[in-house]
Amino acid sequence: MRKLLPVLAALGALCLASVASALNHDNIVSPSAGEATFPLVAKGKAATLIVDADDFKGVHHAVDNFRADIERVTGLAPRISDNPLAGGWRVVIGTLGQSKMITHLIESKQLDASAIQGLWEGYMITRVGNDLVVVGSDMRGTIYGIYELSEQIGVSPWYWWADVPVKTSAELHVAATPGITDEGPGVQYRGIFINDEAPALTGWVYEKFGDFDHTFYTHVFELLLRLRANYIWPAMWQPRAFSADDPLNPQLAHEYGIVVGTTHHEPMMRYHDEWGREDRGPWDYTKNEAALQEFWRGGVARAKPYESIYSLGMRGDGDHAMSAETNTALLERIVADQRSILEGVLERPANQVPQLWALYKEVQDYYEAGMRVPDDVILLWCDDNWGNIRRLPTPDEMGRSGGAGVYYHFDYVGGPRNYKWLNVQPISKVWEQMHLAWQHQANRIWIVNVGDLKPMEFPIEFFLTMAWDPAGMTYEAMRDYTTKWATREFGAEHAAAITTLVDGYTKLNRHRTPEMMSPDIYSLTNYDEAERILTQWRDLVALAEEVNAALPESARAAFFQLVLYPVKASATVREVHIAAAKNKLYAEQGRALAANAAAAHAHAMFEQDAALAAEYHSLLDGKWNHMMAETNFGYTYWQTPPIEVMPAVAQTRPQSGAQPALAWDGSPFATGRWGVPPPTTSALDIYRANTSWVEVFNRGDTTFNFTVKPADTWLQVTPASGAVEAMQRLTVDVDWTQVPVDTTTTSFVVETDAGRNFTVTVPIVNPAELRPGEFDGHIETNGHIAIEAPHYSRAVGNGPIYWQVLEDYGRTLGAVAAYPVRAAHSTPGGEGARLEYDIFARSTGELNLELHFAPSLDYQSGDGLQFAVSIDDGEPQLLNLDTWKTLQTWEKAVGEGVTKVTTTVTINDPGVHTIKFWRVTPGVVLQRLILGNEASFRNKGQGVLPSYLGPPESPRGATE
Ligand code: REL
Repeated sequence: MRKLLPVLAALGALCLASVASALNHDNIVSPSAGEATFPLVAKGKAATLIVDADDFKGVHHAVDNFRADIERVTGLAPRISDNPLAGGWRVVIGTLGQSKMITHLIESKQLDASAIQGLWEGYMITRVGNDLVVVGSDMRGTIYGIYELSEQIGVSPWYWWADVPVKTSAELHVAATPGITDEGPGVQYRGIFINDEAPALTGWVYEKFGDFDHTFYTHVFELLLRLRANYIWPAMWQPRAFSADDPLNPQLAHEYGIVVGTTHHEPMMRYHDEWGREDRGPWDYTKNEAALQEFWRGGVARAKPYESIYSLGMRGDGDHAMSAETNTALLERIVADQRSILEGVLERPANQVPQLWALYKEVQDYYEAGMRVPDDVILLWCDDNWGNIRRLPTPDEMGRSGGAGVYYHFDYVGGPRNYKWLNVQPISKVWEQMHLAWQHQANRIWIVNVGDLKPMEFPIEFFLTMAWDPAGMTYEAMRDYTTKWATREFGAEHAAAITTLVDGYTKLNRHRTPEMMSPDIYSLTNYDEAERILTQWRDLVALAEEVNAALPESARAAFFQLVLYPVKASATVREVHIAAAKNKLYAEQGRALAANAAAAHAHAMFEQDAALAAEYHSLLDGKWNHMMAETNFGYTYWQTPPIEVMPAVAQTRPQSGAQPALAWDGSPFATGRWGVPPPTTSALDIYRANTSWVEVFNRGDTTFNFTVKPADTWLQVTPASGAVEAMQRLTVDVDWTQVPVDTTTTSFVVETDAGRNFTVTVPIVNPAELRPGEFDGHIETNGHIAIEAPHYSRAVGNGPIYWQVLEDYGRTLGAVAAYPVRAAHSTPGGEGARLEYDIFARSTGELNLELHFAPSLDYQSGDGLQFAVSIDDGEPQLLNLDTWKTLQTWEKAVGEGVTKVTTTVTINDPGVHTIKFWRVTPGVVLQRLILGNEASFRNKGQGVLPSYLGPPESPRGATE
């Protein structure tokens, strides 16, 4: 296995208009002839596909599909022949050592395939005389070469699985001098785990295929090969057992070129369900060794003819830890016994059999406690089921001959809560974690749990693309990836919008999964948080509808599956929960009609959720029936509820007559209740020129009129008058050119014609001491300073260490992390690598500094992911992310998509200071910094108010 930079197509080829945009290589296929192009289809004729009868069956399957692909694109089906003497334009397809024609071309010195000779899954597409040659270093190399061409002629790997329209073209011309040389993947085994497959996938499979048999799996194998994958853990929820249920399953997997494995808790190619199919006694090696060995021997014998990776070790019965008495000596004995079974049945030394030991959950603890397996076994490190890798090889472990891999998740059944419906994994996060894996040489296996497979199309392809060429998937390549993918699937015209949509909805889904939503997540009263979240979702929905309307009808089914449905369904969940939250707040405040309207909206959106799933299921005459059958509402603990339960809403009864009242920004209170403080909105500051609001509402059933009387002419409240049936929001703004310097407050009166008026105070921040433009850093307003990590004043590297902004990463603007990730630990202080944030503080004394990070884990099992902070030239405080301190801290972190670390710092004088954030260990991904104490009566409500994401970013620099 070797991965070098792909040889680019000749310059001439790059200038050609391409048919489709492929993800791995530059395009060499065009709809019209160019200089020295090969006419794959031209003038109503297709070149003949020549493949040796003795080549691998998998190659023949791929050639058949390629033929069908050419027909899909051009309407012409090429002839397939094994006659080396066939005349005319020919595509010669073959595997080194397996195809006589390829051997002949090499021996006659017409073809030089030395660049891929002996490589794992390498291939070349090149021109030899009148022939276009597709040659693979091994069976899968040839297959990947064929599917490279399929993608380039305009057939997406998702043409069937997501109905991506084929790009039709009358002619196809290939610029194959020099063509493409791909020296194979960076990760040896790349695959998916179909898991948690009920009710969605199971319902669909039962309806369409009868069972999880080879008629279903051959679709999966073809997809995997088109995505350059080679490995699968098949569905194994009871009562499924891939090899036992249909002998053609493993046979065809092998024939197609797919390596089969069993999951982390299913040793020796035996499926969990199989054990219980007969009375074999307890799943306990101390009590039932002989039966277990027999069971495993059967698994190995069955898998003997096929390419497999054997899982070793043992967990409890099913996906559970073994008993408390489990000891590493016993587990080491189990592994030794398993290896002698392998040797006995397979008749070869164990070190020549691909095996893995998955260090999943408690098994990693055994490893850390000293348990070891032989050196040739692949160590499969795992994430925490939420996309944070728990452990990667240390420099010492990198020398193991078996190497290491990673088992990752896009779907999970377990705590703190299942996520098995929509895609909740932005690729920026996948990239950041898998880049660590790659850098730490975990490159033998990358396998990802994809749940029902749909609707994970996009992250699956990203994961597998990165696995093919992890070195090529630089940060910049990852940032371009969504656009490249969208261009291939839907054309360049909509690619930018689709990038916004796909990156946007996954980012918002990550900071709170749909399953973990509840009405109390986002603050309705502080920072306008719920409203801002709703706006983001509504903007995405509007954009998705716009793109949908602009797309041709032929692309709509694919767009619905890949973009429109996930965007709308994700948004709908938030609509329901936020409407329910409003209903509760409004009912408490007495906003009678508004509360009922919010309840009606929650009901309507709950119905919309079902209607969207029904629309998915009715697409293309029901092609994807059942696929969105997950339960979307009603979670109370980790497990999926049996039925969908809408969050509770209250029904209210208004008083009679007109009953005006008022609520305001930053407060859960409303006028007219005992002990409520006088209305005071959040402050308006000249630096940001922000706005605030009040809401005039009716506790009664009769409409009233209002008029606003501002105390100052520069205060603008809009609308300034109107009628209120249920409620009306008024936006509060000022004309900063007119506000006298050093003004600290203004006010307005809302007069009603129903006998009640309200005076509202508006705090103003417009001090002479600091004018806009005089200071470049973040400025304290409302008693706190909130900073988005990418908005540093200075990023100071040191030696090889540099800071990389990870745009859009995490919950708000983005993140910053230090690279390279293999650089040694740093000592904070002095000239050490650091981020500096200049601030203008008004609060002094001991203040909280809350830092938000990606909930990453200490993947080197050292002293934790560490960093340090200091103020000005103060001594750096060494701190630790400690995401995994307790089960509760971890559950909170992954549930909220953030690890928060709070410390205290001292600001002695008001004015300019610098917060310094020091690199200590790699792997720390900083997202936000919030300086300020909690708002309370003591600090007159100044400070940090409760919210999910924290206050929006504080003003920075000038707005004038
Ligand atoms: O996500 C996982 O790795 C596990 O939850 C599953 O592998 C698990 O074993 C489950 O499907 C059934 O046993």
